[in-house]
Amino acid sequence: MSRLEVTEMFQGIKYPGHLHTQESLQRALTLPFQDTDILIVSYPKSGTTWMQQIVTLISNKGEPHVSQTVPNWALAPWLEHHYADQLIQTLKPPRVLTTHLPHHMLGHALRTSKAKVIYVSRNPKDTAVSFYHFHKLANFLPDAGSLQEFLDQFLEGTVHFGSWFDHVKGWTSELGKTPNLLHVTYEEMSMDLHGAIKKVSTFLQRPLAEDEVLSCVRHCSFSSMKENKMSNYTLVPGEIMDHSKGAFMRRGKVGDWKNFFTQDHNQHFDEVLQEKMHGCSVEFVWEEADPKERL
Ligand code: PPS
Repeated sequence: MSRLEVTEMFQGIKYPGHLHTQESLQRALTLPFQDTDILIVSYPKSGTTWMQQIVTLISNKGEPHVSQTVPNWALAPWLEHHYADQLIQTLKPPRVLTTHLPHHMLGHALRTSKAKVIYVSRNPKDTAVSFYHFHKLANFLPDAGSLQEFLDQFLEGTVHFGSWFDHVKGWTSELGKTPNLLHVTYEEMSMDLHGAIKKVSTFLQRPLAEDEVLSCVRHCSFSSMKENKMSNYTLVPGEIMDHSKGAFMRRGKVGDWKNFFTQDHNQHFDEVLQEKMHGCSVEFVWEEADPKERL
């Protein structure tokens, strides 16, 4: 059987066997962090690639050469991917790493390290819509079925990578308890990219001059990342991602869920959200603000 068809079940969560093995997942839990590490953490489709690009550009003071010549998965490899082991050994400090693992798997290792963690979240309706479309092109994910079927699994937390609710609650529960954790939302990057870049550069203690910030903004806009082969995933062969079925850089919008959800979907989603996120202080932005209101 091809690894594309394999699902690895690890601590009760499904992971695509194309990218993960039991050994690679286990190894990620024991990877020794270095105090200079920068770890980007997200539930899939929350803005991971965007943050990888932002951190790379900040590290290079807005100069785009590296982000235009090295693929994002090599610049900031996922700890848990099986191909990452050797790659991570070759990274020079400060290493930029990525993970989709939930907090309960990594929290312990991070607590004893000074590694800087950037948690990226996105409102769950847009995350679900983006994930649904990604299933159509990613041959390492199962057939998503109808949007209704996919949303049911997303809300139950039985999709690959597990429950969005547990992921967000787990990681954000650490906010305020550790100075090494920064939370950045997809929506704030979308509505104020300049401000989000400055926030990340301050957190990373890599201050930028204004022209450097502007260069970062230019090179991590949706249009520029959609054109960039190093960030748009078109380098991935067609048997792994079927590019005729959609683009990784799909819409890049806040509030796209409104184009797909029926009233019934929305009502049910809101009910589950309210029940599962009870007591969680994270607030969500569901649509792009009117530019006039932002002034
Ligand atoms: S993955 O597979 O988990 O790494 O995916 P991830 O990178 O987290 O999320 C992919 C979605 O992020 C959008 N994206 C962007 N939006 C706006 N601006 C920029 N620069 C940008 N870069 C990536 C990408 O288009 C996916 O969202 P959708 O809604 O599907 O377009």
